[in-house]
Amino acid sequence: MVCSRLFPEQIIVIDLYTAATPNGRKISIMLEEVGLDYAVHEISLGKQEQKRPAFLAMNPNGRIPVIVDRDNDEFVVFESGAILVYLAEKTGKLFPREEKARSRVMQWLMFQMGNLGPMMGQANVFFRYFPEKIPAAIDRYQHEGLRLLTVLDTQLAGRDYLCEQYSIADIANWCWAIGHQWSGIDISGLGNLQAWLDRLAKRPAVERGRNIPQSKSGNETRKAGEKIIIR
Ligand SMILES: N[C@@H](CCC(=O)N[C@@H](CS)C(=O)NCC(=O)O)C(=O)O
Repeated sequence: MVCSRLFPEQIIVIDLYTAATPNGRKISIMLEEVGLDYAVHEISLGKQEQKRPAFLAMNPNGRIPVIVDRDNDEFVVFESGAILVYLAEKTGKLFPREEKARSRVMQWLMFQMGNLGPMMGQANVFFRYFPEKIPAAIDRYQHEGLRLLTVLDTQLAGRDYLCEQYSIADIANWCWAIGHQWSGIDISGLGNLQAWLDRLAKRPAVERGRNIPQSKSGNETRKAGEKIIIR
């Protein structure tokens, strides 16, 4: 591994295999929030590095993000929701212990994993990337995306976060909701959602984590909490 920056006092705990996408950013934000030092391994999706045998040995589904926990027998975790839960349990942060509060966070995490992510992802595919423009497909996914963002807006009425406190459910949903423009979805009128998007964007860990990986430059070592300068 090539490290662009090394900190002598730093003990890397987590290897993060990621790319500059919503699912990847969930994990860099989480690592910045919980303060674990980590090494970033940028996977080029364009070059299909996620389909190479060494990557498939970690995640048979061939998708980022993946983490390896050096502190736990090189334990591998794939699927961003499972990674968020793993890191929350490892550090005791952003996932309440009390049974009902924990279930509520899990419900909103699953809402993102099973609904918002897949629908916004398909909206991106058909609105942005698919060579043929198929209006029915674009409409279907944009409408479903907007419906789900409206569900978030309703949940956020009168509260700062999706559940009692800031949690992994906020991180997961924010990473997809913040990309509404990229999906071609207009959220004007969803004031609670917009306020929550802005509230989270101001968190220093979110500011740092959403910009990782920083460039197409390959691998780097991150001391969680280190200021990122975007050039
Ligand atoms: N459910 C998975 C989805 C992962 C996923 O779709 N990752 C995308 C980037 S956001 C990817 O690796 N795409 C490359 C590909 O489809 O080959 C998770 O949440 O981790």
